[in-house]
Amino acid sequence: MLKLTSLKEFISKNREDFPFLIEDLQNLLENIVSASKALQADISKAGLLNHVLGAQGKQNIQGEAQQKLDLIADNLFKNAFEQGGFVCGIASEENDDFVAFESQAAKNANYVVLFDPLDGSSNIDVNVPIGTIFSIYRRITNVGAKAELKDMLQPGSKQVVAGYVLFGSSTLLVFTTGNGVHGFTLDTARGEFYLSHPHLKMPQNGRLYSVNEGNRNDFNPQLRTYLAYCQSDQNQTGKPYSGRYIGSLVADFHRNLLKGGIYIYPAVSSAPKGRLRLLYECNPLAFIAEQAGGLATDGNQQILDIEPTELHQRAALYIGSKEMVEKAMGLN
Ligand code: AFP
Repeated sequence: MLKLTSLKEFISKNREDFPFLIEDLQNLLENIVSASKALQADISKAGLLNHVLGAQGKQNIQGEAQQKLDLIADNLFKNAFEQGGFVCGIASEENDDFVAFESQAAKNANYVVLFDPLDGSSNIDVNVPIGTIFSIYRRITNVGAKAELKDMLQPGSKQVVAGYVLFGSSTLLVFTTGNGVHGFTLDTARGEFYLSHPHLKMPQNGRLYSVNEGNRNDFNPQLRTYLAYCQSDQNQTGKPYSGRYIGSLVADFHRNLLKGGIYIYPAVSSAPKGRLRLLYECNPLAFIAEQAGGLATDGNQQILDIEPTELHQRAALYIGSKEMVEKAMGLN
């Protein structure tokens, strides 16, 4: 049988690739792995368990209906980070405000984590792939104190780890520490993630575009021109690209990462600043895209350069294969 490399083995073999203490990375990823495994078990039984499937009956601060699994996922990750002792605070889509952990171990910890516990959760009932997206920063405030808002409001260029767990036909952990992108698949029987996608590189060009075309009447002229190009035989393939839109950012992004493509969520009248959240959706995926040779912009500037001013700040997002994003920006 093929010798598989577990996540732990991979990290210790490549310790020089990590810009911080190897033990810290191992522990942070261990927290993510344990929450992901528990979440995967819940997701796989969603249709069978009343307390798991369906809406919670409440809205988050952004006015979106929370699913029961959103809150289950949020608690699993929050608890894993709090108990892990390496994180001083977190922010997530499901919490109005950031959470500064109270224990002395947490106050002595060096990192904050921002995450979308379950992206695409409005798709749970129809069995479409969904995922957790996370972003890890070193704190700005002094070790020994409680985490503050400024620890959370850092530009994406300061991320030390970013990744996602995609719950699809298999469960995949993809992450970067700034030295390339690697993917690990969960072997559910052994309860371990093994290296399955080493050194992921996003094709420089592609023929998949992902956008909610229901919003077409709201698109700006430049985007309309780009979509016309995608749908014409004037592009580099000589035939129209294929439209692919799942409505789970993490799943749409992952497909485009592997096959080449562009994902676009522009500002529209229902979401004048864009729909996606800068800190825990756009930034982590932008870091991964750039590390894989792709590009991410909000239409004006690189996503990773945006200075955040709010926890749940929205941004427009054009992300994917470098040449496609440049073309959409009118740069080539
Ligand atoms: P949910 O997590 O609330 O399902 O939102 C998912 C999401 O933010 C992103 O994953 C999708 O790409 C986008 O919304 C889909 O939104 P539209 O339905 O507006 O296209």
